[in-house]
Amino acid sequence: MVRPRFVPLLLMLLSASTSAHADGKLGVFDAWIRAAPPGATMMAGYVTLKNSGDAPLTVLTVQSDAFRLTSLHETVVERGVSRMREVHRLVIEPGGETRLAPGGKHLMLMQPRHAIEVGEKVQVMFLLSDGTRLETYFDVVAPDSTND
Ligand SMILES: [Cu+2]
Repeated sequence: MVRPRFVPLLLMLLSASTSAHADGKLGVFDAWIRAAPPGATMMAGYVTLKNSGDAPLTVLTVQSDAFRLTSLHETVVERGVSRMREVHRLVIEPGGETRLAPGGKHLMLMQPRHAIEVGEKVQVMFLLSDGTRLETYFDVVAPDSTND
């Protein structure tokens, strides 16, 4: 007779933990990091972000256990000179997608805490403006691969 009393509480806990995950509206696809020579202090990550919800999603920044410094960057050409600048927010419209790709927006990953090897999966956390933290894993890919 005791057991049924626990069921409603358990269901409440389960539904609460599910909704805390941004309702799964941010989809992360083709997440990869370009491998760099040993000792490199900067690496770039690329990914496609899709919003399957009905409201805009805003990514504020990224974090990774594998790097001391992480940010969102974009490469821009000003007066013929290619340079990088920080992106302070990435907005993904409902039903839309944002591609971070070589030559454009990217994850700037600096000061690795350990050697980042080809084939490794690197943890990256996306921080959204609604407080969501989405944990993902990026594949480390050799620079001469077809991904470029
Ligand atoms: Cu950069």
